[in-house]
Amino acid sequence: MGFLAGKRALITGVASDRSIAWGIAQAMAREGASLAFTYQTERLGERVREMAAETGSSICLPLDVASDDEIRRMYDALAARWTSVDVIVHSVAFAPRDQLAGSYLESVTREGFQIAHDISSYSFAALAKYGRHLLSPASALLTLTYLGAVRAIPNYNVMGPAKASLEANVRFMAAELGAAGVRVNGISAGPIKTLAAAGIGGFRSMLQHVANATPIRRNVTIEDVGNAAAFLCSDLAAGITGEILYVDGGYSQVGMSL
Ligand code: NAD
Ligand code: 0WE
Repeated sequence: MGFLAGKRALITGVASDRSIAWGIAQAMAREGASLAFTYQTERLGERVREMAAETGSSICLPLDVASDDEIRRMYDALAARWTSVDVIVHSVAFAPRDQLAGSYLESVTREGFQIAHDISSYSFAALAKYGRHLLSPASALLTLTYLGAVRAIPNYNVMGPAKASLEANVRFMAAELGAAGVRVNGISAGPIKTLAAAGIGGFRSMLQHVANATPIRRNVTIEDVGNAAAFLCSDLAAGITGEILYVDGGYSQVGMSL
């Protein structure tokens, strides 16, 4: 029997079969969880519905996290299928494209800062705020973050402050929800070529550099992240909350690597 048998998990952020959320969904399904998915746009809906079916799921709901109304409606629709939820995976980030290139101070704008923080950080708190009435007494929330939260990484720019805010959200949410049996954690993943990385200048050479500088001498995969996510959201991790777990092959732990 899988270590997530009997758990119901809501998965946001699947956009393609390269999405980190898809690696997480596959690992959770393998460990026995029942899944529900959300998709951002109707264009993505059909693909996500097909992928959901591969995991045995028929629950696919539209959700743009920019709207509190849509979040409420998504939970209303979910509550019509499920009486409670054990796992919520937040795998969503966005900053306007022009924010992610060149000089931080030249590219950052008030609007770009606001959008990055709204979609990439506030949305995690909002998912908990409007979904907490459905959470079971042994449940887990999980988000995806990146090293740019704690180091100034070229071109990541305003996403750095947004991920730092997201990581603070993990701690505040863990502090508040712990008494209700709800754990809240983040996974800080190493770079992976997903849609969110497509078209980011120099991403391929960054992947090369990172693989060479990483103790395990390769980049991490969505399977690596999926397995860690399944563990963190299972009762095997009952003692872990408020944590950021680095799934980066050790990259963040070394220096002067040749
Ligand atoms: P992805 O493009 O596959 O997933 C990003 C998802 O965000 C998409 O499904 C997209 O639909 C969704 N999204 C964006 N704006 C949204 C909105 N307003 N409402 C609802 N959904 C919205 O890319 P990914 O790399 O799998 O990204 C998932 C998470 O992993 C993000 O939080 C990202 O910051 C994080 N992360 C990625 C990497 C990497 O190198 N790929 C590394 C560390 C962390
Ligand atoms: O969090 C991310 C990327 C998030 C992201 C991606 C996009 C591309 C499309 C946010 N907003 C947008 N907006 C778009 O229009 N990562 C961790 C992946 C990533 O992005 C980088 C990285 C890494 C790693 C950007 C610069 C440097 C490194």
